[in-house]
Amino acid sequence: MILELTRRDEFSVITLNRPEALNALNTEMIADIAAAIDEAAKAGTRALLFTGAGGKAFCAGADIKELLGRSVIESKRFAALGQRVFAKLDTLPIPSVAAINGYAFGGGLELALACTFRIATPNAKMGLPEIKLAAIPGYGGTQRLPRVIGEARALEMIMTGRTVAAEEAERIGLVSRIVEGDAVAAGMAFAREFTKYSLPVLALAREAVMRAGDTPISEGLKIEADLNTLAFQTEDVQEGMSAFIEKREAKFKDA
Ligand code: DAK
Repeated sequence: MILELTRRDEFSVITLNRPEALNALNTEMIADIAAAIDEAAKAGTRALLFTGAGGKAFCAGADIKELLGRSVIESKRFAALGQRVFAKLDTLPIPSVAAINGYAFGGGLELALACTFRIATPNAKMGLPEIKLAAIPGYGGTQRLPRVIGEARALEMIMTGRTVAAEEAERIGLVSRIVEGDAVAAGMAFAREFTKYSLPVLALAREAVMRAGDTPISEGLKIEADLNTLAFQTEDVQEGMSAFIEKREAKFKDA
């Protein structure tokens, strides 16, 4: 199996499992990722984690051996497939965390960028090296990277194709945290910092922040007001405020 979907406590974990090719993404794996995301969304989990098998790589990018010799039509189909699959993470009702445990290059970093959060082990190395192949990122890298680290830094990474180590990635906000030990266990601990809260309200917060990237501020503030009003209609907000007043811990129901 080149992709594994497993359950760990309240989380779903997708493991890219082609360690002999540093978990490079081929067409089959991308289609499997789509199915696994759908499955995880149905499974009643509180967050979706991604990681790579083998201890050396999260994912070394699109499978270069498969890409070579593709026709224009095949390339367009491949781009549409990848973009569609990664975009599923934008609208997934649960948050996602990429536990980057080694190399994350090209399409591998683009997968991580499509996740809500990224954490990295100290040996992690990241980059969008497509320019070295005379290509440019095609799975959302040119759009998501500048939203995460800003335009100048994104342009530099994309135009030089240089590798960013874990420490720099944390400094520039490409990853939220450097974690020691088992990357998935660390990802679960990281996710528990927010998944203890109301899942639908977390989704509203995510949606509001994501809209900031493509909306003028006047419109963005209206979106925020609407989503904030929606949050105030939930049972969970009543529970949260009552619990505060009654000096007890809130028990959210995701409702
Ligand atoms: N694809 C296929 N095989 C790969 C691979 C990849 N991306 N990366 C590594 N491998 C394979 C190697 O070929 C090698 O296989 P064997 O030779 O043993 O059969 C095995 O994994 C181990 O790799 P290395 O021997 O190279 O291992 P090292 O530790 O020496 O080096 C490395 C690790 C990660 C620095 C190196 O493997 C490397 O530079 N890999 C390539 C990284 C890269 O350039 N990634 C970006 C790929 S381009 C598109 C949309 C999106 C994309 C393209 C098109 N459309 C819209 C059309 C995305 C493009 C990309 O992601």
